[in-house]
Amino acid sequence: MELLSGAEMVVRALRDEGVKYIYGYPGGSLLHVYDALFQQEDVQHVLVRHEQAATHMADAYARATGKAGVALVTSGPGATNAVTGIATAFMDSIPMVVITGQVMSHLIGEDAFQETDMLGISRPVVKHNFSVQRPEDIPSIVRKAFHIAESGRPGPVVIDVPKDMTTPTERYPYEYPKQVKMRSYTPITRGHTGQIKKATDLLLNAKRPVIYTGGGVIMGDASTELTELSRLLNFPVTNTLMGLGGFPGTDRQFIGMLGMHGSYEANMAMHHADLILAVGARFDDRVTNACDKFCPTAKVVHIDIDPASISKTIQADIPIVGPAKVVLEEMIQLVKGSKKQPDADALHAWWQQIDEWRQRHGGRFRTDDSELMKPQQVIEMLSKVTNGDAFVTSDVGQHQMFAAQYYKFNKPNRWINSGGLGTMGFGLPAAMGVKMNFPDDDVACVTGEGSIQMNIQELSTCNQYDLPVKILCLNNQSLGMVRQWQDMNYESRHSQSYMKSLPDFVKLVESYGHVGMKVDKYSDLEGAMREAFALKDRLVFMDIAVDPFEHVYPMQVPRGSMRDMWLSKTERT
Ligand SMILES: Cc1ncc(C[n+]2csc(CCOP(=O)(O)OP(=O)(O)O)c2C)c(N)n1
Repeated sequence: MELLSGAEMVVRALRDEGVKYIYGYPGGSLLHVYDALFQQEDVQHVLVRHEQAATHMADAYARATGKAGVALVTSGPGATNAVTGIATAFMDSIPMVVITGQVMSHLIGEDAFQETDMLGISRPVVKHNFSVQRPEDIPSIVRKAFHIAESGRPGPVVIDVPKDMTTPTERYPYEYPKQVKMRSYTPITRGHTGQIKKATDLLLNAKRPVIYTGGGVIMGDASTELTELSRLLNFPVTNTLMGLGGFPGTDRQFIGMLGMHGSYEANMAMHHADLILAVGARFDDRVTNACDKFCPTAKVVHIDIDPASISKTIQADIPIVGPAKVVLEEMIQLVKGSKKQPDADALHAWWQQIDEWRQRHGGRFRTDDSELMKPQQVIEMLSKVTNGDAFVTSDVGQHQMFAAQYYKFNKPNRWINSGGLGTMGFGLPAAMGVKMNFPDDDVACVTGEGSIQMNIQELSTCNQYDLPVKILCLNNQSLGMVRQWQDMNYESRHSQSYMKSLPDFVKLVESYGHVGMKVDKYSDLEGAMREAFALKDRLVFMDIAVDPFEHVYPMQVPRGSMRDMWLSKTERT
């Protein structure tokens, strides 16, 4: 058997796991590992400018491919800088393996230089964490980490590696395990057939059904099955922010996103439904609004891989624990084999009602009261120029909601944003992680002038690694989403939500070696955007001036039901 040092094992195990890129930043505790990286070519390291960006790059790779991304950060500040990225992945159930350096074992607990208790700090935001105690355990720990991260409900796993576990002169036999056995961890592989049958009966008897799906359909690779079942039944489909692309956004059966900034028709349909089929969605507070007023007439079927998600906030009438893909496949077979068919008359009436809602308030925004461009117009243009086919990452704020509402995602894994944690600073590194792995695809980062400045240093990484992403900065000169809440709830007292002294973004990006464009007229937008996407090999930053007074609507009324919404600054349901 080959003899390797702990440092070499870390790198070799990643190679044997099929990892091509890792994202990281070196430091004292990892110098042996970085030396081992230097001496091989299979695993390529991407040097970011801040560890948070390394985790977001790894996370976005995972969101686009379903496979765990890998970040490597040093002990102490390197590890703490990575915590936001780990929490971001945790909240959205994204598979990721983060290797953190640690001080020598005998110094742990002594407040050694750059010591931080990463196991303790990360515990609430990881699916699992490991501390390496013996170098010879490294291969099996790495294999277990990937297995845990990618199976069941995915999530981030931290491996904390004390420096003395990687000493170059100490060598041990290396063999990468093909499989791992963990008695205490056996993710479920299929749903309960009896429950699935009961649920299918309910579906076939429903008169006002809605299929409500989340990120579990995307990460569970269940989009094809969801689409087939929805079409067989002719039921309306709504997606959460995390679930967009799980069902084709341009399909007639798609009624838009639901929840806080969901479409009028999606929220109305949910409220009036008699049956909700929830798939890989967790009924979070941004969806349900007040739980006691949530969908008063609906029975709830809830499919989720994580039993802890079921009946956590909304009681499920029929819980089904299992992988969305396998459970939906079983439902499809049951529907196909059933003598009973969906109630066509009831569905016809239900669709008439939904279409009426859709016509009354569907996807509209006013363009006549301002000289300034509306942010919605920019996203519609992006959808047009990229044929709805791009990877779109976003930061957090109004621009994120506009992107979710107005970009028509027809494929899963293309909409990449921080839904659960709502991490400003996610968008640019996420776009980089996608572009690195999908060099031939269009990758657009929709951002605001607040968010982009949280990780703007990564423009330098983009230059070093030739990552020609397109950045669309919807510049409203303010922390727009904060300002919107202040308008609505604090009589427009704009406390600390104006962004003064903004940089000249065009000059800034040029100094990083990229192309900058300023657009302030709608009539220039299409030409500029087409030019930006035609520059295949260049990063283009579009600084787009948009109406600073625009709000995101609909917006649910606090503590109301799904149907209680503001539809404009003056109109309420
Ligand atoms: C790291 C972080 N800090 C603070 C917030 C709170 N927050 C949510 S949206 C928002 C404003 C974002 O402003 P900008 O990026 O300019 O986008 P806009 O809303 O104007 O489109 C803030 C401060 C957050 N989500 N993340």
